[in-house]
Amino acid sequence: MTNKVPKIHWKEITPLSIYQNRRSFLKTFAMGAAASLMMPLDSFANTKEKLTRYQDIISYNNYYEFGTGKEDPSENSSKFKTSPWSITIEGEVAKPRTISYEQIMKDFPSEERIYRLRCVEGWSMVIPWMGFSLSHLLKTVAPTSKAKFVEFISVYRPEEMIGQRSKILDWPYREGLRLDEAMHPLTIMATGLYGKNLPTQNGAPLRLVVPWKYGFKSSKAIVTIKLVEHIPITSWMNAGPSEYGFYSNVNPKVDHPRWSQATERRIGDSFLDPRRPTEMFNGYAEQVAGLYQGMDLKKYY
Ligand SMILES: Nc1nc2c(c(=O)[nH]1)N[C@H]1C(S)=C(S)[C@@H](COP(=O)(O)O)O[C@H]1N2
Ligand SMILES: [Mo]
Repeated sequence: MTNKVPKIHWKEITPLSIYQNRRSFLKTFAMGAAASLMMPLDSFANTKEKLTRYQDIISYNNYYEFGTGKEDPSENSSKFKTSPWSITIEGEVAKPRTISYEQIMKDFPSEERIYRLRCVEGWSMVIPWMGFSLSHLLKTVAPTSKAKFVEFISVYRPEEMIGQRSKILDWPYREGLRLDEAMHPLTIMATGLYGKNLPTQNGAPLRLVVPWKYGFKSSKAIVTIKLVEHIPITSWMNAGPSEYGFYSNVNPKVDHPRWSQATERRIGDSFLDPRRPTEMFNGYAEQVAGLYQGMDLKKYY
């Protein structure tokens, strides 16, 4: 498969520090220094929406390693061992490394990021994640000039993950991003939610969150990150290439072949509540549309 990579390099994207400084300056300017000190450092978009209840976030999950039902992950993941844990980062990098969970937590302080998660199935939640920009971690391995894509590989442990004993997907779960998407400050390695450590059903101990893409791009229980030259084939592309593309940007104008993507149901709403319109790039167009300039988003779905 060939793929057109827009000529934007990740170095051209506003670094997080500048982004944060600009935002905290704006906040300070708008409401005074005292008030701004009490805000989370950086909460990005969608903070005005009502947060989804904790109970819903931890009991309505997609995590096929623990079964395909929405309540399966909360029921089947309690014995999953999240410690010890480490992530290996390898491939097109000058300094490959294996880094423990404890070292990650020490070197990359988490902050709150309130993001909307929009599943390809047509539902959404507003989740107060804890996490840090993945770019901070990726910079420590010094990607080479050949690194164009990043592959994320989740853990393979059929003895602990009941879903992996059947061929629901081709295990281990694999996802991928273009390098500039992975380096974007909105892309986080999530370490928690609602100020607590991640529950197993939400991808403990470390999972990705890419808020402008459909939920399945946000891989749970990551053990390997591989920087590669060519576009990786993801588990979902293997499962149905015409239904799940590599990009999978939230886009109300590009329907899934079997259903519309124009609207979504917010988890926690009553079934009498109307569905809500889905926003381009899940509401993050201002921050990420530039990554796709000149690309036909119907072709690169
Ligand atoms: N390893 C792994 N990661 C995964 C999945 C999965 O089945 N396995 N499901 C994805 C899908 S389809 C969605 S919508 C989100 C759901 O995340 P949440 O349960 O924290 O809301 O996780 C994504 N990450
Ligand atoms: Mo999903």
